[in-house]
Amino acid sequence: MFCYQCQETARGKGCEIQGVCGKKPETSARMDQLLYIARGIAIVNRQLREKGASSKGASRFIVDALFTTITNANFDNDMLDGYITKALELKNELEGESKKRGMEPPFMPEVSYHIPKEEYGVHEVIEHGGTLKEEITSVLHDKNPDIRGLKQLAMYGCKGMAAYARHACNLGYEDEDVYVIIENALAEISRPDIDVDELFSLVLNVGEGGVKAMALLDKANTSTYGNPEITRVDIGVRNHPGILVSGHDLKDLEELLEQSAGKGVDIYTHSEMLPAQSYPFFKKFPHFAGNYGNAWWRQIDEFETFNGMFLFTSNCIVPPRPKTTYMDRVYTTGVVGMPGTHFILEGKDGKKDFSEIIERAQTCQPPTEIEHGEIVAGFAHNQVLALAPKIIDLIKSGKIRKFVVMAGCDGRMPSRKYYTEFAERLPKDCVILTAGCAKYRYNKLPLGDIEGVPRVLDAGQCNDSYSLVVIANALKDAFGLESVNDLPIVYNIAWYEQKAVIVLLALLSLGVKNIHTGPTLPAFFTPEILKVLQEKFNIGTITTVDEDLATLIG
Ligand code: FSO
Ligand code: SF4
Repeated sequence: MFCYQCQETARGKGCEIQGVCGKKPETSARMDQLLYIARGIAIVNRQLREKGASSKGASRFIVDALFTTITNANFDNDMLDGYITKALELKNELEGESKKRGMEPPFMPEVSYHIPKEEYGVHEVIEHGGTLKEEITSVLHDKNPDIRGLKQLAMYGCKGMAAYARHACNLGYEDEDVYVIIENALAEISRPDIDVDELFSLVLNVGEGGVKAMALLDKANTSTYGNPEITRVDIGVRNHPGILVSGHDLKDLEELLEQSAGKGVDIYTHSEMLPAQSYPFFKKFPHFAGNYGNAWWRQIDEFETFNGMFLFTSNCIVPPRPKTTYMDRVYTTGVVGMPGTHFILEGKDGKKDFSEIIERAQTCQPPTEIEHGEIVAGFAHNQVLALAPKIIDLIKSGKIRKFVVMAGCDGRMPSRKYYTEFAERLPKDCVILTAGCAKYRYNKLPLGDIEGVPRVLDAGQCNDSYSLVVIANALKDAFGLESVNDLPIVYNIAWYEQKAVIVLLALLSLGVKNIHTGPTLPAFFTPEILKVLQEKFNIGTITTVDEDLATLIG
């Protein structure tokens, strides 16, 4: 296997024996194969689109195939085999459709159309791992590291975009442009003759798709559930049994809240579900309790004390340790899979039946309290813009010197304590704008406020980084500036998985410069790729807290 898509990749180079995340080679091979076939589907669907005959079903399938291969989403080989079987059927169907219209599927030597179906058999690839088949589907198939890195950068951006598109689609919102950009990127990276310059433009186009996908999801979330508002979130526990909801899908949360009302069970948020606490719609449920625990990677300890049931609506799910006791109480849905847990399928009517998890929750003990107190959330664009006159005054009077965007992900590496220290030592006239699970490194610190404006403004999930863009644009207009780069905003972004990649590409496509990303640079950034990114965007990585405070804040 070879995978270098996340920040925790082995030795900062690539996972080759087994994933640091727990991904096994058999799983990795299936994911490579699924993505390979998904590229084939994208190629034919792109061609069909030219004739106005693209398949929406294919676009949605590609989105799921990308999403399920994101870090910490799917560890279930049987489920991946199901995706692969479906992918082959779909590819054959589209090919038939294309031939019916008198079109020859484009010649793409890397994604051959003429290999008989049996040759793609899942088990063959697995059993003959390392033979030609795996070589074709592997990331390492591209021998030139710069080309490989840029192709994968586009691929990872598409994975992040796909995650956001899927959540929006679950709420009935789709944007054909997002599908066009994803499918075009997958088709283009399958071209053996694509060069570095073309790939850089492609990567920025993926970033533009990211802006569209985040805007779409923002619209889907706020139109359905209202605009997030300032909310004090309880981090303690109540005295009923609970279901802890993790991941990013608000539709799943809605259905679970509705079905569990009046059943003597409380619903808690976990990790990236915390921002749901600030939507007016969810607040109306009396059994919607607070937020339990911290960022994704601490689940393995924190779930032991929750005592109840768990629902994963998207990544990040972590494989169990030998002494883990809660696995049988975990339910997954959507693109999430983990052996030893239970899967909730969407019904034909588009609804999910959560009765089993609710009934089992009723027999559980209430959660054990691990923390006590409150955190303040709900600073998405609408809420921040409501405070804009005040914020602008504070900037003009010098009481707010700088905003520091510290969005992104948290992770296991001890070096991430940098972010806690950075937040703690930030001068008192600086405000943190955050989104994503990166915030758990500092959202419980007593950082205070500036004349009533909290020093940590939490916009929400990682996709709500879109809010930060809206806020930056509004400030730019208010100050009559030409570019967002002229604002007193600096970027110190933490990344872990591929959604952070699309957030980064989205910012680059909007022309944001001087972004620091850490705790380490992606392994797929070769020195050559980094050189270009530095020249064009002045991207950097973190050093020490002292040094970065000096460079970023001055
Ligand atoms: Fe975190 Fe995981 Fe939102 Fe990611 S929970 S790491 S960027 O999935 O998606 O921030
Ligand atoms: Fe390794 Fe990350 Fe890939 Fe998992 S997702 S195999 S940790 S690079």
